[in-house]
Amino acid sequence: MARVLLIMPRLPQRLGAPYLGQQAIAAALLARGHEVRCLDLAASRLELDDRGAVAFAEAFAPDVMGLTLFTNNAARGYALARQLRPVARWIVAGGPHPTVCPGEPLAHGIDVSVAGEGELVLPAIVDGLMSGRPLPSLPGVSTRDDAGTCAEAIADLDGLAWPLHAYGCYDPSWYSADGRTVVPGGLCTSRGCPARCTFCANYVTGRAYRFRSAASVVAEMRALHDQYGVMHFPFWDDAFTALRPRQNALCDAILAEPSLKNATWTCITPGNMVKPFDLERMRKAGCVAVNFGIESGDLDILRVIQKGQRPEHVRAAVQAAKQAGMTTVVNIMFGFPEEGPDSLQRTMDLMADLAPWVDYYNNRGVLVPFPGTTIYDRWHAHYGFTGWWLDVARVPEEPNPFTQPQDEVQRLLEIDPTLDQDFFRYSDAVRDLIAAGVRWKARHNQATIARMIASYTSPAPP
Ligand code: B12
Ligand code: SF4
Repeated sequence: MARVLLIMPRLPQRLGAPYLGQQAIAAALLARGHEVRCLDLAASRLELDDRGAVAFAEAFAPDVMGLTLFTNNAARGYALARQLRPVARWIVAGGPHPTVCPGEPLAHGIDVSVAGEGELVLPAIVDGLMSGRPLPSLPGVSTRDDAGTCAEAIADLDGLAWPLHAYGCYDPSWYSADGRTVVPGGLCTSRGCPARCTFCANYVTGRAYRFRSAASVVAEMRALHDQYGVMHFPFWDDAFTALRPRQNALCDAILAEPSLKNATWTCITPGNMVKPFDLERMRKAGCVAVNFGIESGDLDILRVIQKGQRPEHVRAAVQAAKQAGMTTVVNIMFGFPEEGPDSLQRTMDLMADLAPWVDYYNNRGVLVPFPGTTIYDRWHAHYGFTGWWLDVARVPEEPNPFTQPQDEVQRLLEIDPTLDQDFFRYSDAVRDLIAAGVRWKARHNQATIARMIASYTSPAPP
């Protein structure tokens, strides 16, 4: 048995709940009998600098440390790993960033880098390291001696340990005001998305759409309800409605479960993957909000970013969700390199046009060129932003909204720090329109936020 410390290095923005991907690997390690502790340096109510993190690690004395790296916290993760070096025998990195840049953590002193889903491979790595023999070649694993490929997408999602088994690895006071309440991190009912938008960095879950049985999802929801009193469930799937039969089967199974009678849930899906006639069934099963990926109101931009949808489809889906009694959340992005003032104006027009049916727009939304995306590959040399994430100044830490006064939070949401990064050297006209769009969304949201939060707890219609 090994002692494993899983660390989320500080992100630019704080997390209001433990990160689901980290809980998933913690649960997998626990199921294998290892002793696991998690340290979430991005948690909304934890103020711990790197020195404090090292002290925390020393107190636990782990055999293995595992860092979860997004692109936005990779540089901070590497700096932290240097300080943690004397504490752990082995440091492993995984997450969205090592999945597309597996060699980078190794070049920054980390021993093992993992590309792809971690539930099967991390326990195997820990076993291998603890055996005292050289690490065998494992799918998805790179070491300084052996460059690996990406781990294969996990086919049997029902066979994975539930993230809730890892709740005990976190200190509830990092997230909850009373210091005791466990704040759940949501769940995934499916993984993967068949689309390939040019800005999207979902390489961990990938394109292969896989889903859990309805019985497995309902059993996890029931356990969350019975053990932690949870009655609201954010589903973090990439594309909840990608496959109608499975989505309908899940809705029916939730409806049939007595303990979930007043449960509510939310989901994310691209605008073109929603069939308006399915929304009523989803609402009856407790779906209170759909988060639609729409991105642009300009047909040419939608084509260039391979979004595969038209503004009229999106309008129909959003209106149908509203008519079904759901809260609608709409994602709009600004600043694609091909975007000029006219196409931006069309996006602004769509936002205004949809406003009566949209409860909430994603805040900000200026395009970040994440590595691995088509946009990054196509433009990094041209615009000179190769490897931008390694410069910590380009991923500044933001004030913690959980501890700021409300008017300060609103002021922060009305500007997008990514615009100052000027990845794509916007013209003044484009920059002004983007700034106006960000401001417009923040003000729309300010007017609707209370209504949105209230709707999350409204029970399903009879
Ligand atoms: C849910 C979600 C969130 C939630 C998280 C809520 C929660 N409590 O978990 C919230 C809304 C907070 C969030 C925020 C953000 N998110 Co987000 N998010 C997602 C989403 C949709 C699902 C994450 C998930 O649960 N995936 C399922 C699990 C199975 O995958 P996973 O999380 O990657 O974890 C697996 C592996 O990475 C690996 N792993 C993870 N850690 C480790 C550690 C070790 C040691 C090992 C070996 C393996 C390993 O094993 C895990 C289990 O298989 C993903 C898209 C996606 N498909 O992943 C985007 C995604 C992760 N998010 C992304 C981004 C960019 C963000 C934001 C920066 C957006 C923003 N501008 O605000 C912020 C960043 C956070 C911040 N505070 O600064 C990007 C990351 C890209 C990148 N290269 O970094 C993704 C991929 C979206 C995308 N399509 O581009 N996000
Ligand atoms: S539809 Fe969403 S999850 Fe799928 S590729 Fe596009 S942005 Fe990514």
